[in-house]
Amino acid sequence: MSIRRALIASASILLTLAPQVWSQTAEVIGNGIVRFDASHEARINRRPSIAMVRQFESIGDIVPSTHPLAPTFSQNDEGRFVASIDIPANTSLYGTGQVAGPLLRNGFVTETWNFDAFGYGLDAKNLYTSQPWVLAVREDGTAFGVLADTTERCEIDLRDGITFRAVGSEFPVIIIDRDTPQQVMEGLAELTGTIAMPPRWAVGYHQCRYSYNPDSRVKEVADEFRKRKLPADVIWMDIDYMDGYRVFTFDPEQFPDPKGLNDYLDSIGFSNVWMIDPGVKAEEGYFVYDSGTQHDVWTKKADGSVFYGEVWPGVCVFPDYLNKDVRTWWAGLYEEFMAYDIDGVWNDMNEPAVFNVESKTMPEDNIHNADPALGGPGNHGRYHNVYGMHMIKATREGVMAANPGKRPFVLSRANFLGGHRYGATWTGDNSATWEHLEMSIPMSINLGLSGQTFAGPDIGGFAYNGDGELFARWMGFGTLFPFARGHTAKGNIDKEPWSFTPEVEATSRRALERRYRLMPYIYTLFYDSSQTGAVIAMPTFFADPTDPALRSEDDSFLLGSDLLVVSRVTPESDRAVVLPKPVDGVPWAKFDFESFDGGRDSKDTDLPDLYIRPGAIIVTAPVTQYFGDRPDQRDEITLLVHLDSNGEAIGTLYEDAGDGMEYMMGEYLLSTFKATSVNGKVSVEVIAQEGKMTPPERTVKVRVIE
Ligand code: NBV
Repeated sequence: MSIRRALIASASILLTLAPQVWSQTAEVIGNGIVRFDASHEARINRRPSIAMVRQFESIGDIVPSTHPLAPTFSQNDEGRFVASIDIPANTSLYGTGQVAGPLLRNGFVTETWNFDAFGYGLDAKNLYTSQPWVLAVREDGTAFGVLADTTERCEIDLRDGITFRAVGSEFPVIIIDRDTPQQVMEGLAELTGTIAMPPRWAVGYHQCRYSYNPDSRVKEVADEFRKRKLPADVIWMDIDYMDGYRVFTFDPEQFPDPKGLNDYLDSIGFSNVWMIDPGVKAEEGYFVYDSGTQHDVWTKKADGSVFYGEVWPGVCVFPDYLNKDVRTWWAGLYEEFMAYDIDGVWNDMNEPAVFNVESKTMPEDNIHNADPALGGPGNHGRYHNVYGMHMIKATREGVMAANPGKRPFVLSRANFLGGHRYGATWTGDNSATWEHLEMSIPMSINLGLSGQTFAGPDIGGFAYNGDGELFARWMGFGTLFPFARGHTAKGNIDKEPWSFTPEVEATSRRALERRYRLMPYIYTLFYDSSQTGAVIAMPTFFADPTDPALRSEDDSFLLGSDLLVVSRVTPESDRAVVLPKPVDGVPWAKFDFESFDGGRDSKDTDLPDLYIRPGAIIVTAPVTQYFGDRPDQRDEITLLVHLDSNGEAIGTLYEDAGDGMEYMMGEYLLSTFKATSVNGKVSVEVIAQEGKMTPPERTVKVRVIE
């Protein structure tokens, strides 16, 4: 045997006998943020991160074993790449994206694989969006977050510590270790970005159904809101407005004049949102198909031929949004579309959903001609979870180019970690049942704890009818989610606030009026979130992460850090809710709006109870029917003040034009109010003001809550 052959032989014996040893690397990439790779090779060959806003460089390497949370990397029998993190005893786990079931995720196994999950239940393993991310809160209230930076199908197993098992190649694990869960969420935003500041109308209430058609029905519903004095800002056009479900077309009979419709809606203060799906009807002579074919934009099969799949219009082709030129082509389609005075766009079915196939999506061996910056050409399996994310990235670019200077609003059903930068989301096709009503709180909160804070459920439930009581209860707290939209499926009974009984309508009105009174506060929360990544609808335990009793509380939630919303999520309304402890002896104080105006019924038990934090000022406004219905929105505010043990309270108010980008150039006003009690008399002053907008002359009312 030659020496060379002997060497090869012994090397291969070594290869087969030696246990798999990974020599990990760890690099600091931010404040308290460390990225771990399984080996030097894995680090060098790492795929570009799609979740993160940029490719973060190392600020310095550390010895992995010196980090208390260093993951262990291995490969399992199924060939999945595994990263496990041991967690200290009594650590509470949250996040993991869009997940059914309770807030506290310890003991659950889910998987990232965007899926058209119509009629999903508590046991759903994967839903429409994927966020391979866990927020972990230690017993003492300090927290860390774990991000598995892979777009591949990935199991998130929280039964014993934190384990990610992903298909495909080795992936890095990023750990953010900070003092509080809030700080960890800000760390996630440093990596994956924040939501963009939405137009103010999108922070109002949205009314939807599958579908309001024809156009006269849309007007009728909008008129009814105004006639009945039910505040609302937006009405939605679902797929039936299209001509044979061809995207970017209008049914000539039912929607002959979309611009006329939008202009009418605008005249009564309604903004509009129209749906666009990714499936393009494969039909010669249809301009979108012809243009796409000419530009060679369709996703290909493994053999290089165009992939066809069935969706609403019949046989369809699917744009390959992973490619920049395709995104530019797609964005271009919005120029003509938005010229019909369209305000916002809803991208549905973008997992992508495909009919009549077991997988309910396209084959995993389809090929995407992905940009080099995304990792280059690769199969659908690798890019499946980011298909929808890149669709809405392109949509957003198109909407912005068509409506320059305006803030875009895009709602997407599918998305991925970091995709909150491009659009809002909802919890998909839920059901009109008490189980789903209850679940809608933790689902929305865990989405927020995964970066997607502009979220909420279909209020009233999408599948099935439900009844008036369920609807009233859902409106009661659903209108306090960051994204507040009523919706229902085709074939169901009407589910507008007036569709049940006068009592249900009255509850809905009170619920909507609460949102509109709270608008200055909620809009300020959106601004904070767009700047820092602060979560808008937070779990109650954020009020006191050291209190173990709050860790699994999910009938209530915090809207910002100052307002606690306590809901009754069972028909009997008999469930005890744990409240945050008093702060230095001062309890959170219960209040309502209804008794403010001369004692209108405040005993509506379908509404959630509201509590204000000791030391907080919540800025509210008189009820409006929509954004812009009073000549000067800023002429009156009411400060709700709950003094702390020192007799002080603080709150902020963010104001801007409500749309446009001028706020980025300083055209806004951020005011900090401070209330002080001296000898039982409460006085309020503005202690700081930032921004170029002139402070308005206005009436400032103060309501002290005890
Ligand atoms: O476009 C129709 C519906 C829509 O209303 C719903 O919100 C989406 O989640 N869409 C799904 C397709 C059909 C669902 C049965």
